[in-house]
Amino acid sequence: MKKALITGITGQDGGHLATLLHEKGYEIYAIIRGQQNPRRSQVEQEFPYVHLIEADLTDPSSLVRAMQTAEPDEVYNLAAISHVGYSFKDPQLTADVTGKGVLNLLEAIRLTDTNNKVRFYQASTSEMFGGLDYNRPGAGYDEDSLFHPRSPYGVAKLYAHWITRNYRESYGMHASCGILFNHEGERRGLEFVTRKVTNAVARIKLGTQEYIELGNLESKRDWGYAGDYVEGMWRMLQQDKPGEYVLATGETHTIREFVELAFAEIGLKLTWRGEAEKIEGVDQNGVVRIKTNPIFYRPAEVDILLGNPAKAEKVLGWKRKVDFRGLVKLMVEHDIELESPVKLI
Ligand code: NAP
Ligand code: F7E
Repeated sequence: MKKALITGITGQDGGHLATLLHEKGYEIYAIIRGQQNPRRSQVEQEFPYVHLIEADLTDPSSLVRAMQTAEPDEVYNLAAISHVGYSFKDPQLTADVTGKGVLNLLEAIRLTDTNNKVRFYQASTSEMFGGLDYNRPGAGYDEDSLFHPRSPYGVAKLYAHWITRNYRESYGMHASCGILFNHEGERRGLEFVTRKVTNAVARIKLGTQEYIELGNLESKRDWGYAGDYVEGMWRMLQQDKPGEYVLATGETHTIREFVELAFAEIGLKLTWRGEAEKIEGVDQNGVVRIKTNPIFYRPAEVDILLGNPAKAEKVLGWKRKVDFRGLVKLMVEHDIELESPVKLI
């Protein structure tokens, strides 16, 4: 039986990965931080087979102890301050956790794994590319595209990306980076735009909310389903050689398109009026459903993300299963079920 150590078990990807590794027969350990992590009991209920270890990416000795307890074959580093907007508000914490935290974990592995047998996965991100005029994605960003991060989060992730590669080159570690484009689903945090929208759409259907306040509706994202993406992470660590892999759908859509599709799921068709930071989305009954609020705009934006997953498809045999429409539908349906006072039988 293989053993895996996961960081970020309380987050979106941690939940999907724990489910996948359990199905594959792994013994699973995961670190959890904080004296009273509010999500601990939910994790204990949902994943009773996961052994929880108290540790924090900013506490190197706790990571050494986690490694000594778990003695894993594979380590998946999913923990991070992961919200781009929040990273502008707390850039130093973001650097400590999302950037230097990865160095702490790599060191803990190097110091405890004397036979150099551990395989390591680092959660790199499309936010490293930036989407600027001189660096447009063309047919899609791939593993060789230029980096130009546009947020404290993106900059911290780029450090993490390169320190992971450096540990591979310096110490021969089996360390891989998945450069993942946005992936969403029923486990997505409510602070991210897709889940914020689908949850609000569910509440609008049920009559407990009237409208949604959003920021920039024009940025474009390459959105896939998180359940498909954790399969790609696992496949990276099953390769003989470590490397970098883009996981993406190869399609890009505006936030506005996501919003329109989500409302269509509950039978509302939006039309738009106004421009720039004063746009409103109005349904066919004349009710305003979308308003914009400057607090949701970022100091610097990534206008467009589009990924080219050709290498992952060829080498890993990976392909996303859920398409854009399917993703919106599954999220809206899940949130209607979640928000319903009486569960439908
Ligand atoms: P998420 O839902 O925000 O989860 C982040 C996790 O990090 C949580 O479990 C959180 O635990 C943990 N964490 C935060 N600070 C920590 C610390 N100091 N020590 C230990 N754990 C800490 O993120 P996600 O969407 O699952 O994404 C997983 C990883 O992939 C992240 O690294 C993210 O940056 C990266 N990524 C995500 C996407 C995407 O579209 N989802 C795309 C590319 C890359 P607490 O409960 O303790 O807060
Ligand atoms: O924003 C715009 C916002 O926060 C997407 C993380 O998982 O993927 C994620 O980062 C877009 C941006 O995700 C709101 O300005 C408009 O253009 O859902 P998001 P993200 O920034 O793309 C990458 C790949 C990661 O690695 C990250 O960890 O939507 N937007 N209105 C809004 N965004 C939010 N959050 N809230 C709004 O009200």
